[in-house]
Amino acid sequence: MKTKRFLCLAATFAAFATFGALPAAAQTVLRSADIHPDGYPTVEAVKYMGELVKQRTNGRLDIQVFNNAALGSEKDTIEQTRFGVIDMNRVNTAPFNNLVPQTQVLGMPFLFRSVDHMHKVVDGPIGDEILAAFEPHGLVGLAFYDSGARSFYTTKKPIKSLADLKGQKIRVQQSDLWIAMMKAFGANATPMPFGEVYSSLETGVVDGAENNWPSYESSRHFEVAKNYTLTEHSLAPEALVISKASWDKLTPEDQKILRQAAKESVVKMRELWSAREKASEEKVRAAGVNVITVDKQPFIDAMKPVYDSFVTDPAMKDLVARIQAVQATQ
Ligand code: BDP
Repeated sequence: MKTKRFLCLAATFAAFATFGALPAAAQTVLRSADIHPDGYPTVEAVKYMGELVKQRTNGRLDIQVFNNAALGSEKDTIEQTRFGVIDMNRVNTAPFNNLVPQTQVLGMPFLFRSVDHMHKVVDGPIGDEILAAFEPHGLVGLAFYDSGARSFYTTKKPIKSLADLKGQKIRVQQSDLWIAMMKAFGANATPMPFGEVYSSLETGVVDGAENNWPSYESSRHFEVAKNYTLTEHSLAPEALVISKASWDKLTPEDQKILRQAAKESVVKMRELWSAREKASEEKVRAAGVNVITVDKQPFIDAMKPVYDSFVTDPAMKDLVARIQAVQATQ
């Protein structure tokens, strides 16, 4: 099995590797994966980053975004990025949770008091510390992008209170933390890749899922799961990473240019994100989605077991405490 998998990776690598095979002065194209469609803020932000990089290296370095899951599901592309088969990847922090435990803290339910609080954390030393934590796993963390607040949506029974989640089969991202969260909410967690969610909702494999406004809209999940409950239980951001193998092939000068462009793409992404959040919300409301507001306190209280089992070692406790202590204006 292992050999087969390695051969498969090696074959893909051979097919993909223009990198390093060309003379030094030639153009290097970094291939970047994303599951989202054209126009989605994550996709556009990485394209923008590519323009900056191309300009600043006189065309020596460029980024090509393979979006719409053209390179596979997030879990698979993470593996391939670690092996250097794919150069860059934009993935939510959740699928990184098991590999890079420090990323878990960013998805902890109701930890961030506001988007501003989350920005202050990821823009500061804690953000840098978590980005650095990718490195022992074959990845270099470049940036965190916004992903808004995630809320539940269901096909049949609307969630009007915590009790309504009991026994519902809810799709989650492939992360132990997220599975534990669903259990603590009383739901049956069904982990699966994003690309399988629409048909699973449609055929009743799951009763619901959870996501932000733009993903709920762009995936058209709102067509099949028409009840959207504003639990806003997590602000887990997106992560942009580059394969350590690809990174090590770059000159220090190009690494600097890439890091700087990634930082600048965050600013661009935040503008695109707030516009898209509004547009997506308007679109699904206009389509007749039943938007439900709830008293969040019972949902917050239900998360105690998640904190009890995931915030146990001193490093994680310290990280949570430091995040809570970060001041924000909102
Ligand atoms: C979206 C994220 C994407 C995740 C997806 C999911 O942008 O990276 O794959 O949620 O729920 O919001 O799988």
